[in-house]
Amino acid sequence: MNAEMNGVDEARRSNQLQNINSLEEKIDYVFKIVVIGDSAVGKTQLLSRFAKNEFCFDSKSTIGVEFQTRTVAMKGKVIKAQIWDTAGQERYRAVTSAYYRGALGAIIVYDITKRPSFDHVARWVEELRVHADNSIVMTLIGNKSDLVDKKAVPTEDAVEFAEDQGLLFFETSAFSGANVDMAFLKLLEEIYNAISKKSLEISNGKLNGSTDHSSLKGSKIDVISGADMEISEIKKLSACSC
Ligand SMILES: Nc1nc2c(ncn2[C@@H]2O[C@H](COP(=O)(O)OP(=O)(O)O)[C@@H](O)[C@H]2O)c(=O)[nH]1
Ligand SMILES: [Mg+2]
Repeated sequence: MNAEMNGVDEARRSNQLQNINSLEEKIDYVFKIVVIGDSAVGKTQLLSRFAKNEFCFDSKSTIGVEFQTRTVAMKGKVIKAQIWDTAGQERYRAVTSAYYRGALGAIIVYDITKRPSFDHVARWVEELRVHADNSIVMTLIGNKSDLVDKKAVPTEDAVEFAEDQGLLFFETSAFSGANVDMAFLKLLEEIYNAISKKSLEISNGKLNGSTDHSSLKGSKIDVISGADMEISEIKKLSACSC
């Protein structure tokens, strides 16, 4: 009986692996996204939540892991999000310019219970303006929304800052998972829209070296419906590594 069940499990697993491989083979785009913000705001946990649907309470400072990925199907294309973690460099404000190179999207994270982490967001945006491509799409995330009682940064303050700077904005909880997919997927969609627009302009001969990057900010984006989205089976199958 057990052997039979194992056989069924094996078959299902091998089926899933085939699905992974076929999705992985069809990748149309790889989008590099960098995550920055003060130490301990939950950057690594946000990444794990999005990439592996995991949260580890006893997470030590990030050592060694450079990036995590998740492959999604969106608007008929297969997009691999390659999301980079700072590996703790932010503690010494020593994030190198190589970290930002080639990034199409950036997520700046603060902790809703720590006012200073929000006050420092302007510095992180400035860092992006100096080191990253100026068409980079930025998202501001106020993390740890589950700690409502300890909230020290009013949502309105963050909304005002995000509107002023042309950033997408979400409050999330890596712990509960609230809004995490929404934040990452909106960023991916905004990058996709910006890229499609750019290649359309190129094919129409409109791009003459003076790209209007402001057009990439604040444009209307569609909410991705669950049906349009598929999670890479690789990530679904992976066991918790903590
Ligand atoms: N309550 C709560 N704790 C969180 C959340 N995200 C991260 N943490 C905790 O905050 C601490 C720092 O998280 P980590 O991801 O290592 O932060 P990083 O230094 O920005 O990468 C850890 O103790 C996490 O367990 C969250 O959404 N809610
Ligand atoms: Mg970390």
